[in-house]
Amino acid sequence: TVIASDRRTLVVGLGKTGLSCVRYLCAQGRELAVADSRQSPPGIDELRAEFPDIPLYLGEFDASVFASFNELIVSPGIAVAEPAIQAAIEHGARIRGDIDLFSEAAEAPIVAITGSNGKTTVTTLLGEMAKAAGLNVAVGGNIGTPALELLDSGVELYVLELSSFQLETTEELGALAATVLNVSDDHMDRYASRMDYFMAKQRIYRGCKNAIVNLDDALSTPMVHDSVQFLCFGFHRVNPDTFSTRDDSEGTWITFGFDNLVRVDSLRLLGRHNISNVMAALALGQAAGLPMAVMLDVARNFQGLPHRCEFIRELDGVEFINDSKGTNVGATVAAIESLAPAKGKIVLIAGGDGKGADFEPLASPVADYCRGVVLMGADAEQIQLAVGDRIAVSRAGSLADAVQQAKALAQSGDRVLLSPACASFDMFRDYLDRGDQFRQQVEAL
Ligand code: UMA
Ligand code: ADP
Repeated sequence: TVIASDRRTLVVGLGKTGLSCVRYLCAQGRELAVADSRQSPPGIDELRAEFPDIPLYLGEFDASVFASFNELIVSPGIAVAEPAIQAAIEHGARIRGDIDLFSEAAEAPIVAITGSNGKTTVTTLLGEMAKAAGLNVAVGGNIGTPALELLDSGVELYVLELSSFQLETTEELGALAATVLNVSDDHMDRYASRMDYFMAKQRIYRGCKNAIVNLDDALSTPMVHDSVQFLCFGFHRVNPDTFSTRDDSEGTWITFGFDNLVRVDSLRLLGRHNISNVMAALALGQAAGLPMAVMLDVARNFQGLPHRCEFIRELDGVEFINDSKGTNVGATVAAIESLAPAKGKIVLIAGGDGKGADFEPLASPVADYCRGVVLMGADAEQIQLAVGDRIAVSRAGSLADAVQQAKALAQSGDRVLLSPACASFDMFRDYLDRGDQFRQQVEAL
């Protein structure tokens, strides 16, 4: 099918994002076609019902079809390195993504959050802070609702969680405030190198007014400094314009400059990494003009999200913690280091689809804080090689088996932690399914 227009647009991917792009572009009267490599992509019924006339290419991508379009709107689930997309680029096509379309249309300021870990926690927390401050805030992006579906003239602030996949195709976001929370390996099955992954994340800072920088992670610093304001966060610093921590006789405080803001032990969130997340949310909120007192109130009451270092139950002096959303090595290292009990040890349940990651960074926290490790899933062997023979390692054929083994290994005062350092798709529908099954198995003990 040849579309008669000098701006021939192909929407690539027909999941949530593809469908949101089709709706948005059609509302603007743009002619387009859709391609998806799957035979029955998730958005197909809605597309056929709402837009029966849109040409649809299903099945393996055809380079000659792609090369006949001069603009491709590529969904996050598809790598730009895909040969058909590369063929279109060679023919002069412009590659864009839904976030670019969104930022062109959005009238209210945007706060944007990326990072290897903590995105959903910070995005949710900041959204709640903005709501408590009385703003009409719209929260979306990688967290669930595609950005284009948030567009509304009544919105006063957009808070977006962005993945490296979404940022790959984002030319200029122009956020009021943007942050790369941290960078550790993830999605190495999709990137040629760590540098490519890092560079994708860095695109979040393009055109931003305020860059929120994690002083504890050098990769968080923007590479472009022109006319950007900086607000920073990091543990135990004394710099001005920095959210930090300080110890005194009353305990540990989160601070801004010389001011004590909130005592860490008055927060309901578990773990040191969550203190970092709170500091990041405060910095983003400050850049967006939210009142500090309101933000601190929300921070104190924020319980965190399920499947992220979530307490399930205690049995025979052993606590069971669900960190199913720990889907990469950095997340699991943070969970182990944050949750290691003062007296006991951690029994770690890990494994799954490692997405090509290097598991080596697990070795030392596992040796320092774990009593044993129970491994399951496709990349169990890889993890076993990395954590080595310094610790008791066993294999489990199912999650139920892993929970039984972990229970048998744990002593009073220990914590059993499910934090897989891997994606779940080899054994479960998704991380939610994995976390729910863990909860069921633990409750049945
Ligand atoms: N796919 C194909 N062929 C295609 C198009 C997609 O096989 O032609 C596959 C992809 O490889 C992927 C799946 O379909 O496995 C979904 O891809 P998609 O681009 O259609 O995804 P959407 O339904 O549009 O959802 C996307 C995000 N998904 C991905 O980045 C894979 C959602 O994040 C996001 O919530 C949604 O847009 C709204 O913005 C999910 C995710 O897993 C939760 N994100 C990754 C993560 O958090 O680690 C990055
Ligand atoms: P994301 O949306 O980036 O996946 P989440 O907020 O859903 O992040 O948290 C996912 C997991 O990452 C948590 O279960 C926890 O183990 C870990 N985590 C959360 N925040 C941080 C952080 N700031 N640094 C390191 N790990 C973190």
